[in-house]
Amino acid sequence: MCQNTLPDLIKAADLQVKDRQESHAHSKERQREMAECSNKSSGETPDHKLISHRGFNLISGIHSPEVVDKIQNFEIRDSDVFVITYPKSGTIWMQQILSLIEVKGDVTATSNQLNSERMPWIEVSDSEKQFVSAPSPRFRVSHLSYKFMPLELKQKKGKVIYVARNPKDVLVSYYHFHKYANMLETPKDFDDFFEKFMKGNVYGNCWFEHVKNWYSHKDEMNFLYITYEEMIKDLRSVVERITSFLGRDLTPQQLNEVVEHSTFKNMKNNPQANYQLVSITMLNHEQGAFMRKGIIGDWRNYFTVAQNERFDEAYQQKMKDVPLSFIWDMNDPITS
Ligand code: PPS
Repeated sequence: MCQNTLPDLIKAADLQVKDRQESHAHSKERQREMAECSNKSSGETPDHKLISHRGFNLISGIHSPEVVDKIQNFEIRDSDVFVITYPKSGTIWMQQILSLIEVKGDVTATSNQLNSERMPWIEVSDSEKQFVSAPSPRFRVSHLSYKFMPLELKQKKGKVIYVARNPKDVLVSYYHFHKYANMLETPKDFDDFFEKFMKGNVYGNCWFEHVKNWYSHKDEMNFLYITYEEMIKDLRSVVERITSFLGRDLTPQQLNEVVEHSTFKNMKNNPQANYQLVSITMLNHEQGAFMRKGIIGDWRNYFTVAQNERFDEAYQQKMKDVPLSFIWDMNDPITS
């Protein structure tokens, strides 16, 4: 017969409490996991500058649902090129590279127009009118998710260049951009922005979903996948890949010119390339610069140990079936 002593009973009660605490902690953890990158949170927050449209956050005053919904009916020409990025992944860099490839590296030929005018966003007002009347080849950029894209693009008309960047550096860059951009809510501090990003409660929504979704549809399109980190480590070979993907023919000297005028230093000093000319109502130039640091691994200066562990856990969970890998530090080798 088993007779429970007082210490046994106390121990059993302790274990029950511990079990309950663990199960509570587990379910809280589960809830947090579920909340991370759940699009549902977007419309319910006090962040009045984001509007949720079909599960995707748009910026009020910049985007309109009507404009975005028209995109899927755009008629696509074979020569059209769409650059797709999650915010802060190297959009402006790709705009600069493509602009220069088109003029065979002659930077004087790009000095009469901003890159953002050469390669406009498809999600901003009036884009359809401009798109229909623009001469070929038409270059456009977008942060939108795959579901909004022109249907013909998904039937292998036109070309798509997707640029991805390691999400920890994206988060840090986006944090600074929120302080700098007047159309986005200024975060209270880094922790506050970290939470928003993890929940996908930003323009572009969840980084994981954006990359996964676009990448999983790559075979439906003429698709080139590039990473920011490859561009940092070996810009010339990336430029060569893009040139051949677009079917352009540049001499080695012209390729050198494209590379030379696309370095961080040269772009930072080039007002056509760096958003310096964008009005202060949009970007508060006293609060920062668009061309901020341009490096791999700045996240180490911001993430706490706990944030890093949490991020890694989310990354492992959400990217486990995705055949992509990222470079997190400058010394990491390129693996794919
Ligand atoms: S946006 O607002 O989404 O269009 O921003 P995006 O252009 O995608 O990303 C901005 C970040 O890209 C960096 N950048 C570069 N890094 C290295 N070399 C070059 N040439 C270059 N051009 C742009 C820019 O500095 C932003 O990153 P951070 O980390 O903030 O510096």
